[in-house]
Amino acid sequence: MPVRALSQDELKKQAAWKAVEYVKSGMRLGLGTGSTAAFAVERIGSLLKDGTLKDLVAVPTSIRTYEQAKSLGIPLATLAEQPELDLAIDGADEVDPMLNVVKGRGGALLREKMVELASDKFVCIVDDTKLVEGIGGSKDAMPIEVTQFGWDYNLKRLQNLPELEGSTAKLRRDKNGEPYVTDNSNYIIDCYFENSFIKDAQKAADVLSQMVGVVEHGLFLNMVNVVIIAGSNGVEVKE
Ligand code: ABF
Repeated sequence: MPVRALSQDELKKQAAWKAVEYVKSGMRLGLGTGSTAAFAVERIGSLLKDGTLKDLVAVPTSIRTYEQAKSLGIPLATLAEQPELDLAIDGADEVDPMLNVVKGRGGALLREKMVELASDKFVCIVDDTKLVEGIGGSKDAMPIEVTQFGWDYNLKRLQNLPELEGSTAKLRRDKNGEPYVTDNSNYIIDCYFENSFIKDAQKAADVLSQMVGVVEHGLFLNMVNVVIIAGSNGVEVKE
């Protein structure tokens, strides 16, 4: 009988369930955002419900994840209440060969970065469509969260930033054509590297971090401890 190819959602679920094997009773968790992370949150909820996992507390990285986790009965806390987390599990938009990742196409990059930096271990879960040779390689957005005030000033600065050379920067809009507003009431500028990779991701991250009005950027460099990649040949764990 021919083997049926797994759908992208099935691959996301495989990566998510593998990551949940890292969760132990008593842990303080960071819960990611996005369709892959949602499978992990769902799995954690059901392992709590059947008693396999006990005494967890979790900090969500978005309002969406807060609502999902709450509906599953996962005990929740703020980062102020739980400033030191054992483990964060989250998806990504791009993963390069050095395990540097781009995040934030789901709009939750600021809270994700805060929660993941507060975690001893960050496990990133992806299907193999997220693998790229270099940052920008998917030709999709590298998001940058900016304040509403002066967003168009910062858009122009980002369009001319030498560290983002080769990219096109655009304000993200929602389906009604209005500026997309993050959970933190900011806007997002998306940078597309249509014909190139980012030249020096560390340099770009450093420059972006120093720009006033840039709240956070989607370059998550040297932050990931484990990447779990689900593909047609199975689940691979890279540390
Ligand atoms: C979050 O969700 C993000 O940082 C990333 O933007 C997105 C990935 O979404 P999905 O898992 O739905 O592809 O992890």
